[in-house]
Amino acid sequence: MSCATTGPPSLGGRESGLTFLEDVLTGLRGRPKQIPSKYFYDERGSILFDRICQLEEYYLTRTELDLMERFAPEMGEALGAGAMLVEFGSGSSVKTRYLLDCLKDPAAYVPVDISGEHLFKTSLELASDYPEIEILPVCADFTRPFALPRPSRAPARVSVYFPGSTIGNFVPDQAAAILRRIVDLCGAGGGLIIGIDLKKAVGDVEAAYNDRLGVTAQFNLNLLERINRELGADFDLSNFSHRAFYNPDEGRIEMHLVSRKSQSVRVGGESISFSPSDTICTEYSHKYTVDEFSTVAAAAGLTLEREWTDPGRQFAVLHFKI
Ligand code: AVJ
Repeated sequence: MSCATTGPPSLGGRESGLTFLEDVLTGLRGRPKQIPSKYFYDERGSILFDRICQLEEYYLTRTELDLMERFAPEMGEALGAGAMLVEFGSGSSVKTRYLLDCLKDPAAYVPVDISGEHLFKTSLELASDYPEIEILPVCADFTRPFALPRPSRAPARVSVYFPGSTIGNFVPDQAAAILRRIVDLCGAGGGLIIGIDLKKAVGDVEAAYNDRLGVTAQFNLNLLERINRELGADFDLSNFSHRAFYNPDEGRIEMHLVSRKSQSVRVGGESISFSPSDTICTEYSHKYTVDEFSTVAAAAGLTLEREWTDPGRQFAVLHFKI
């Protein structure tokens, strides 16, 4: 019996305030203006994201959750005994519980997330619900190298769980680089279980990012609030609006914050000017077919072993071997 969540999560490669400022300034000086989507996830952003997951229009989470509930026993089997399971972007680890219930003699569970407070709170809950699994949280940006913790028992293999279609936030080249990092992390004998949002009718995808309650709009605008609070900027939130649309050429949802008028905003001692209808791109969410995604993964050294999809083929959970 072990529980390693008595201290703060280890700071694998935590963002410093300086990196945040640099990334925001670089993104706002450029054309088109853009801000990396990982900055959505401050404490309030993580809570808003959990609310998005419960929205009627946001089919992704309930479809994937359903796949986990139905097929976790097969996934546990596929991952094999004695694994150290590393989760990329673990958030509230809701889907993971199905997998944890089905792992065979796991060496450890390592949730990796950029949102430290949220990660730590979730890890404490998991440690009390799964006293037989060693929980080793790592607060890190998984797009950068981070060190894996050493569990008290040597793992038979390292496997990665990457649910939520989070890989969709990256353009295919970046996605391939992340997958290569996963291959290096796991090494031979390891595996990857990853959730992918599939291509479907444009109206259904667009509705998922334009919910009637406006939670996605709040989630998008919260990024400006975070920049105001943490970087002392003076964005007037009422001067920006949420826009999300499907870009069919790139096969992705694009989320933007649109300037409602010509205005200038001070960020880190710099003045950033906006003309009316100027936008800040805040997120891409790529949609794939299973074949398209497998091709990207194959280039990174991953072989598709199994796929689990819902009858409507909205979402897929894929198992790759290295
Ligand atoms: C967590 C990245 C999968 O792209 O659907 C939800 C984030 N953005 N609504 C997604 C998100 C707007 C989400 N991912």
